[in-house]
Amino acid sequence: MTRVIHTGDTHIGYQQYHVPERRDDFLNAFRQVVDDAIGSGADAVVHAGDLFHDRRPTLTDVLGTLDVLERLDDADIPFLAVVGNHEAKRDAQWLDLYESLGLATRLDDEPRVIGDTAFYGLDYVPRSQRDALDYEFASHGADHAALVSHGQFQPFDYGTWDATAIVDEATVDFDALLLGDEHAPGTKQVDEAWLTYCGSTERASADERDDRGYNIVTFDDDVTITRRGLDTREFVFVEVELAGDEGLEHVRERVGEYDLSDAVVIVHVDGEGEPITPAGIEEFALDQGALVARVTDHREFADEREVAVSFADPDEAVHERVRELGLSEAARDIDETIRASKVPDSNVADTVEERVADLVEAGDLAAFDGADAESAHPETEADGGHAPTDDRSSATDETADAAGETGSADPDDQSTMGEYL
Ligand SMILES: [Mn+2]
Repeated sequence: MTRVIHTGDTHIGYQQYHVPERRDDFLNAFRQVVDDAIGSGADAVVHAGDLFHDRRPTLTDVLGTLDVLERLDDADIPFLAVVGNHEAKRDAQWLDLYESLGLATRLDDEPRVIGDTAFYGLDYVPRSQRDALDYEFASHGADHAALVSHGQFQPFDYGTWDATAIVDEATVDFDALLLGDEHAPGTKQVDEAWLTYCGSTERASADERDDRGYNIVTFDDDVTITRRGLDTREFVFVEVELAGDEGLEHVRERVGEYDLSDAVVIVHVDGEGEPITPAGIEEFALDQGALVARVTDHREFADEREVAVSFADPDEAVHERVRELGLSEAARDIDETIRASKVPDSNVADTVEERVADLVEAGDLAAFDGADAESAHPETEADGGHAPTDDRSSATDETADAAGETGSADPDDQSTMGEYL
């Protein structure tokens, strides 16, 4: 029997909401997983990628992680891991550093046997390079086998990487695929193999409402997957439906019903009622002891400017506009890097440059084709001059110096700020 803790998407180094406390939270969650592994005598900790939030963690993050891995090593528990998309560098990986210190094993196509189970690894592979994969793994003499990988796999929702093909084509019969990338936990069966996502260990976005945790996977006669929760930063979600005559005061009352101490407070306002200023609610929550407060107003005000969307929810409005633009995959990737995510502001320029360089290096010209739309704006991928220019003859009427601001290059298309949003 082999019993391992399956974790992943720890995103160490993520300074969410730009507060240092959140940065500490991500490392603390990883420390909890490791402490649980030590306390419960797990045979190994398996990490399915995105140990770090991005490819340039600070020295503090690198050292903090080192400290946690040393505790695990002191308890003689192996740390087996693969490289995720967030942290992947083009040359050596951070995981290689820990491996060279004897604190980690970077899994690959050779078996690493723990107890009676052989573990293999498959790092995150960009979509354009997956067809070339042959899923050849060296044979093993263990009773069970597991593959650790990182990506969005079918048959899970939003999957783009066919796990059935891996299970069918792999030269090793896997009892389980231990997966990372999807931050919501989930388990499915494909043929004889169990596929399971462990989920993230801290909320990397406010969409991750469920409690965070990790998997405990036991390889015996059968594969058994159970979950254990983590004690993470409190997130308080407040949904307020305003009636016609209600406004700021009512939202404050509703928010005030919760214990906000040190919490991240996420307020969604919907319904009718008076216009409100999100800052008025955010200040109130901070006064009540919240660490961070964010307010989204989903109401639409049909005012005299006839804007189609509310200024209080610019994210959704920009989303809509970006969809209409018919951007290429490369451009959408850049847009998501700059605006949506996960990548700290200070890393955006480097990340954009590296992602475009990766696509060019991979020869993935299809990624630069605009999607179907009434007015395609394929100019953004040319930022930095790394795009293959000979593939862009259809874009010659577009300005190529948009400085990364999606859709901002064509002033005729957005006469007012309201229309843009
Ligand atoms: Mn992740």
